[in-house]
Amino acid sequence: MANAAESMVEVLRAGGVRRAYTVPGESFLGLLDGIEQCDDIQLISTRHESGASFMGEADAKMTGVPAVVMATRGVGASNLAIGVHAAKQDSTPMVVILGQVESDYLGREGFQEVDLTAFYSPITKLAETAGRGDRLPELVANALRVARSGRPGPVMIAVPADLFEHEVDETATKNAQKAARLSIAPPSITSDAAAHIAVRLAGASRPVVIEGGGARGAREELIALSEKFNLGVYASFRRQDGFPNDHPHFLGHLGLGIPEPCLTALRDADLVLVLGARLSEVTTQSYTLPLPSAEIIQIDIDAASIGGVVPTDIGVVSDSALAVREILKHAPKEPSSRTWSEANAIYRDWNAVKPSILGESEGIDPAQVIGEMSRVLPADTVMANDSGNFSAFLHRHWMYRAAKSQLGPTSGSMGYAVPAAIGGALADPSRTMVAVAGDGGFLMSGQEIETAVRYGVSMTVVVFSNGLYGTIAMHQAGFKQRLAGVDIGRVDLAGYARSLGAQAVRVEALGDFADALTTAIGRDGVNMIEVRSEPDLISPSRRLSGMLE
Ligand SMILES: Cc1ncc(C[n+]2csc(CCOP(=O)(O)OP(=O)(O)O)c2C)c(N)n1
Repeated sequence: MANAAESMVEVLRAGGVRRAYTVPGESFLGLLDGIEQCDDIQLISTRHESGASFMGEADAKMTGVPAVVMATRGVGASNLAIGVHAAKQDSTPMVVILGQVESDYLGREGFQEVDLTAFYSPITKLAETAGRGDRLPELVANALRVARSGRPGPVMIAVPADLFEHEVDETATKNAQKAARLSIAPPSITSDAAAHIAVRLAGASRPVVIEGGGARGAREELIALSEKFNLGVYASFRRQDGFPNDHPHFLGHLGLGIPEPCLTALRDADLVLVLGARLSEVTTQSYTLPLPSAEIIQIDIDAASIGGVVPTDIGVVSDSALAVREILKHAPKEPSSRTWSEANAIYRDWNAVKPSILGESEGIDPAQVIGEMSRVLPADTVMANDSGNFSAFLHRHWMYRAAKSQLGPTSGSMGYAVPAAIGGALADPSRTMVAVAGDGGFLMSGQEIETAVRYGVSMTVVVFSNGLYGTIAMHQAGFKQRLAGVDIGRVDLAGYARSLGAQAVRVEALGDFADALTTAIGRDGVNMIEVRSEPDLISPSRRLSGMLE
């Protein structure tokens, strides 16, 4: 006989879970102890629950194995929620285990009690409060199955604290372990549907693909498809690593602030193949693209994602890689003679770093910094980005050349970059890991540098410090030509990072950045570079002062 907590750990282990992220709490002591005693699962204790959920989310993005994140009752669950929401929007598999008040006190607004099922329902695929300790292993197995299946996402189990200590018989644990190992063959396209799509692709005159996170596992297949059928390829929002950006068929990123010329090929397309992309508000440029006049073919693992946003002509429920492989069997002998050179040149021109418009007495232009990063960093560097206007420079000027090289939340949450880089580095220590944040976002979760140092993580953090919530300043300047609540006091961010155990420098002249970065990536441990960037350069193309006039 094991207790329920020990049995849950065995089930998580059987499901391939190797790390569990948390801030400990008194309502799941048995589970914390069980994980700590398990040689195969590392317990990662963070400084804030948002750090735990962001780390877990990024870890799962790198590995494909559900992240386990844990927190205590209403207080921990509230802090944790931001990263669970990110997992929901990013379709990242995650198992959330929340300690709840004891069964006897449930429903009395006990200490720190909140109805966790109600709280987490909108941000998870499934949220439930356990009623019996002996069924906890089964609930964990089910959570792993649901998190991984169809469109992946987070599943939450709230566990009244006393249930962790209930006895579970061996058979229940064994059955749940077997269930946790279940690998469900993904749905695949039929050969007829593949042949039909191949005919449509071959017959179109300007066919383009929008790839999304669901096509992450189909990268090589997508390259072959774009070459054999001569298709242009757009990346959906923050899915820039789904297709090599230096490929001549790459047409750009459907992100925020994309200029009209970069969208022309999408507007002109007579056929759009949407591959594993959920066509979010940002990707569709506020639900305006792709144009319904184009033939729309959508391939997605989840039927619910098909046809919901844009009227779709052909919908196929399939794993992206399996579908593309099948379509490739019907590829034309010769690709068509159409060319993407003009559209690709527009993207390349937009991507290129031009001489800065800033004067010598001004601060640093983030575009130039990204240019230096492109010179110094290996092409397969993993970029974990926060949200803020600095990221517009990154998304525009960095070329994502390698698979799984972008950790960017489509939920647009600040505070993501540092913890995501930690989760990514724990999942794959062989990659060069760089977190990129603004000072606003860095001050939300930068304390996780302490976590990284404690667990021996190597990574580099680049912070664009402009003393502003720049994005919001830009919106306000456009809205009422005045600002409200956007100042960030001058903080010694490098000093702060040093106090947390990082090696850190401040860069105040562009000429010093490349050396600082070269040193940083050549060194173990956490390295931080504070870049004093020019607050007036509020976006790659606009000055705040000009907008306020
Ligand atoms: C958690 C969270 N809170 C608030 C916002 C709204 N928001 C978007 S960008 C931004 C400012 C970001 O400031 P900073 O990190 O300094 O980057 P900058 O825009 O100055 O480059 C804010 C407050 C958000 N996206 N996420």
